[in-house]
Amino acid sequence: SETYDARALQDKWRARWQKETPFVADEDPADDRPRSFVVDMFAYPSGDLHMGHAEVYAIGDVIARYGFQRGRNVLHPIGWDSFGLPAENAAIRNGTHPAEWTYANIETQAESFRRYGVSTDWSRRLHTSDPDYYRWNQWLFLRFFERGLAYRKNGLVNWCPKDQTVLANEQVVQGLCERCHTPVVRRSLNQWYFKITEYAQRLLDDMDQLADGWPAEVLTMQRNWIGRSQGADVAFGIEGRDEPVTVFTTRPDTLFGATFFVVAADAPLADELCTPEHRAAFDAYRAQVAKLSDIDRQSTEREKTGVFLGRHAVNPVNGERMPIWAADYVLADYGHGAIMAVPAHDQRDLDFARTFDLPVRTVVDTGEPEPAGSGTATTGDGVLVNSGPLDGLGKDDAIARIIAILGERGTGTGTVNYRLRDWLISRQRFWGTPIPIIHCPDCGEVPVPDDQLPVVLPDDLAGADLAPKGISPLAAAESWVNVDCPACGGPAKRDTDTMDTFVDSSWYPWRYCSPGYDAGPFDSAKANKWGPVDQYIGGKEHAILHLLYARFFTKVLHDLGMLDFTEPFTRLLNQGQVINGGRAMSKSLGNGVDLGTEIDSYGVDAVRLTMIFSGPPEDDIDWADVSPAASLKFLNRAFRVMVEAGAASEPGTDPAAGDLALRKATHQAIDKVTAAVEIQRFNVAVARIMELVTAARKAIDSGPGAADPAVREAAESVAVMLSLVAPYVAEEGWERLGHTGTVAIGNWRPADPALLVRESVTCVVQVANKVRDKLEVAPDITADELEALALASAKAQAHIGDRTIRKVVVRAPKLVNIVVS
Ligand code: ANZ
Ligand code: ZN
Repeated sequence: SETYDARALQDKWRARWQKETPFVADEDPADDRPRSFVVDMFAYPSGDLHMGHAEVYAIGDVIARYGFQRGRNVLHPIGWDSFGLPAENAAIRNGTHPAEWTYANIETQAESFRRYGVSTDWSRRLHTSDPDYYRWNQWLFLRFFERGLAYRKNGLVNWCPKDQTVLANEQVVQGLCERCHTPVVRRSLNQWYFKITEYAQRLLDDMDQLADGWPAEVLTMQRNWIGRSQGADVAFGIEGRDEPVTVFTTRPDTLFGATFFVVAADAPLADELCTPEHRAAFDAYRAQVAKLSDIDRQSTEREKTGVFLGRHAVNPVNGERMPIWAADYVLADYGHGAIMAVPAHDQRDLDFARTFDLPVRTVVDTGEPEPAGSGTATTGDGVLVNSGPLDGLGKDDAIARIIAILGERGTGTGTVNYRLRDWLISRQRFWGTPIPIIHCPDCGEVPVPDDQLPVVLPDDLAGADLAPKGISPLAAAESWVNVDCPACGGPAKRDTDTMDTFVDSSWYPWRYCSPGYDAGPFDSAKANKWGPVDQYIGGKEHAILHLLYARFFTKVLHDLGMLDFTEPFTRLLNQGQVINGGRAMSKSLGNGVDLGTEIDSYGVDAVRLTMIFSGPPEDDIDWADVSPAASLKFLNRAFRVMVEAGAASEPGTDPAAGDLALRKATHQAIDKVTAAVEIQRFNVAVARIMELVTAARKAIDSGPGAADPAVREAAESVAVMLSLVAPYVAEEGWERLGHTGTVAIGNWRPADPALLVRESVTCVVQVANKVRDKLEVAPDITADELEALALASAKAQAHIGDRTIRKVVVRAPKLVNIVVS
């Protein structure tokens, strides 16, 4: 019998989809179907599509296609995140312009996406490296600038010595550059920042909107990254200095236990406070600290180090003198870069005190051994002691009381601190969005007027011109750099840094809603019509960076009056990784699997089906454990059922006359597949479709035969449901079943409830080994459910009376024995 030719089907249906464009979103204002905005994280154009793309787009496509099948107005766009370092590094290697590599790869990937059969609205395609796109990055930058949300400051930044560019905090992973894994060093540079810290509290609060739709793990990671701490700012007088120094503490209740004071060794304050006698030791120490990463500095394993600065601070509550030390465990850029040390109740402070023989004073009695003797700080709640007006209070009351006292004296206030830092967006590389600022010796930072946007990258820099030099390659493009100041007309220079490419990806969903719009980054009416994104699909690696930035942008756009919602993505799905043999695929392990080769061997449908069937979408797929060959076999079985049913009957035959058992199997499959897709257990949906194919096969071979209307109903249902996962074979099957037009749109039919009623089994309920009741139950009832039903039986209860139930023996679905005494 006929088996299907994957390649022929791919060519045939791909051409049809391209011509008939069934997946274009409808912009007719009269279209009042429910809308569904499904966005796959856009692709980075490095080479052709790989197995990871194949997985994420297979998953996203199930969701989008389900929307199409349910008759929703679906927007499922596609785009490329096409600025960035790999293109630039390739250009340096090949002596070309980054655009060449970028756009060639985009074409290759676009071709592969089309072959992969993704239900995409191609008319909205975007590339972030197009001037038409990045023009709006510049426009948005200027709106941020006007609001004080884009600003330049001098500061210590993370610098990758290999890529020769700065990195955002979010791009430093355990002290290494997230891209090339080179240890990151600190450098002092004048750089542009986005003031994401102004949105820290809203980024936390609005997570309430995401509690149902986002993985809890991602929300936790974001919450930790933002790192909200409630506490107090307390001002300490400094001997020999007019101005006091403020510290941030989460435990102002322990103020009477502060016995010394520590300043971050690399903070300017440490340098200022150091007395001449301690200068040499301090300078040597500071040089040593400069070599450490933040991770090392905060490690609790390391021996504490530090130097005394020769000066004292004064405790505002009791006037006690506290020696001031410089140490590396205090960070320059958190809180105020200085702390009051309470060794009895903070382990880092205790370790430091023990190393340098500083006093330890317990002020919270927790009932545990004294920290001075035990070496373990007591950090829990207890009763305040040795603390004057706080004595006898518990922690929370003591915090409230001391904040009130400090407030009266003007030496402290309750406050909140965030770990989140402003987003450093300057990059000293070429292939990105030029920052639209002109530096004028007279006027300072002058925005490029909106009507002069975009500031387009020069096209005469290529190859070696782009080699990393520590300053942007754009600085060398003299005719590009030197311009007239838009304010005074005098000679001025363009800013030569480019923006972090995470700017590009922070707002692209809204551009999809009005591609080609030229009066702004997007048409707000359209963005508000489609947005927020109903379902976003992408990798866990973006749990912090991209998702946090996109959330921040959405809030700013909301504040600018451009969006009426405040969160970009209502639901988020993080797909697992495709691995091989238990390990991530990598060149060095030689365990890579080539997507093109898999598709050539098994066809697109079988590869997609394998991806979806392997497990829940969040789980990793080990390619060594799955079988695209088995997927192909199943697809052939499904195909033959559709072909045979199609040959034996006409569309439109009344299924009511068909075989009842098969009809029940069909409607149960529809019911279960629908439920599984709704909760995104797509692998379960596939398993149910497989069962239905088996049932239909049986009905053809050893039941009522292919011409039975129930066989047609089953085969048509297979085509419709399978279209979510294996679109080519589904289209072909649908055509063979006698239908014209695509199977993919609006064909999902609800299950008939009358056909869902399942057979029941009789369950015997015994009390003390005597049959007392009989219950009709579902054959797959669980033991717990059955036990509850049996205990609720009035007849059983009458025989139990006031005897005690010793044990309930459950043999689901047929027997329950209640043992009494
Ligand atoms: C006194 C104290 C007593 C503290 C105590 C803790 C326990 P989180 O929760 O992370 O915000 N701290 C403040 N600024 C710091 C800096 N720049 N570098 C390193 N540590 C710093 O932590 C806040 C606590 O970390 C603050 O509260 C301070 O130590 C320390 F029993 O102040 B605490
Ligand atoms: Zn000027």
